[in-house]
Amino acid sequence: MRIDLVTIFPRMVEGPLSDGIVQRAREAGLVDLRVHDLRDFTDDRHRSVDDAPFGGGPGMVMKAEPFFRALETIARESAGAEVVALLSPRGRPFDQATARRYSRLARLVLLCGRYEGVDERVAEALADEEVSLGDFVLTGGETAALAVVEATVRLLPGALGDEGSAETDSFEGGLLDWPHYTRPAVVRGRGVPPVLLSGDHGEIRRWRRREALRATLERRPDLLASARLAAEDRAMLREIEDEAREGGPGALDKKAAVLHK
Ligand code: JEE
Repeated sequence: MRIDLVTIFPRMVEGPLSDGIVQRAREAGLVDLRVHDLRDFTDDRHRSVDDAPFGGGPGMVMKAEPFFRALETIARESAGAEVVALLSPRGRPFDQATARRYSRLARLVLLCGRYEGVDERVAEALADEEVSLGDFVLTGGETAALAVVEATVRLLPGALGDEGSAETDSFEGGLLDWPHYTRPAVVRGRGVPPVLLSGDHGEIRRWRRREALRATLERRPDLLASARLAAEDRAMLREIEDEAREGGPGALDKKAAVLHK
């Protein structure tokens, strides 16, 4: 797969893309990742990438022409099934299904704006889609593009070693993760759920499923609607809800408990 990222701040993204799983995937030849400085596609003495908005008002808007030139160059350099995505607060929410779709492409081009955003003709004529990371305001598309690259590259076959399998990602199973613990068994007086030390793998599997259901119910109940739930899951959910009504483990805010003790 080839990924091209267009930005006025190449240094901002080069570090993160040169480390971890993404760098390993680059070294393994799984992804050919290129960062382009938008200013290289300007033609004026000042290498201008922004201008005042038509219609007036505060702030600056990224000019369209440098993006057109950048895309012309990138298109000449490679071929194949391509998506051009513009990162934008107006975009459709980026999610795991989008990452899956991107990971099956031969080419992905990510366009990053700054300031108040990018001249709309880029979205109209160059971008296949506009994507957003979520309902919070960033200062530009770069950090969002980094997240898109990470989410996409880790899904490329061979990108994850023994650090885990993308197939067992709990998001794709529709539930949040269960809590994780590692050595030592006691940290600052805090122990580990005894079942995890019991060696009873059936009980451990049931505990993990229950805690995944509990976390999802408490934090992201919206996910339960589309999660694949077995009859045993639904029974566990009813138990968790009953526990909560009786003031059980999930009912008490754990941080509040610490603060008050
Ligand atoms: C691309 C410029 C900055 C900030 C004004 C914001 C008013 C643009 N999840 C995400 N959040 N933000 C972005 C993102 C931000 C960007 C650019 C992506 C290019 N900016 C910028 C503020 C505003 N509006 C929304 O409410 C109304 C516009 C992003 C992603 N992906």
